[in-house]
Amino acid sequence: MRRAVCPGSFDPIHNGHVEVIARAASLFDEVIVAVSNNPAKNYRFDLDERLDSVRETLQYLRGVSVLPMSDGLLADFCRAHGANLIVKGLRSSQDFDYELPMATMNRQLTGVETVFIPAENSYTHLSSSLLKEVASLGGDISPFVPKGVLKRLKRPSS
Ligand code: COD
Repeated sequence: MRRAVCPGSFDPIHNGHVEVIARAASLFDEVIVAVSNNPAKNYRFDLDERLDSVRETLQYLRGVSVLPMSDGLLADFCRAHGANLIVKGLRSSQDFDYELPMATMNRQLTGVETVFIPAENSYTHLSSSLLKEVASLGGDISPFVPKGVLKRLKRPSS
């Protein structure tokens, strides 16, 4: 059984995330999407909103579940959920340089391997922070995010 974890803040989830998660779902038996919640981070959407929109967006994918990941090590989350793989999307060599030490550390901590999936060309420029900025300045981000996210972003933030 190959159970993989796709971790992220998903603040909010966008089409680059969805594409990588869908490809992971086609490669592995089960995929757990781990929605992280780090108290030191200032999220636009709280954990419940992020869980709702990730679940709503990914409901069409078989073998994919969505769980909260509270503050703690990703390697421990993987062990606790019986996952032996972490999946990360790579947009650029900068992503690779950032991810490589974490992949090595996670393997040394618990033996969990990291698999990198190259981002789809048309989504390599997407990040949650850039999309939030463009949306807040009135730009049209509808080609890049699920419909539910677009609705949530149009609501005033609390
Ligand atoms: N196309 C494809 N994939 C993408 C794109 C894109 N356009 N954008 C992002 N991704 C992928 C990347 O793999 C990214 O890691 C993932 O989606 C999630 O993206 P974000 O922006 O939602 O998530 P981050 O970067 O805020 O999430 C960080 C983690 C939760 C993965 C990280 O903080 C973590 O591992 N935390 C656990 C603490 C820990 O164990 N620390 C020690 C590490 S050794």
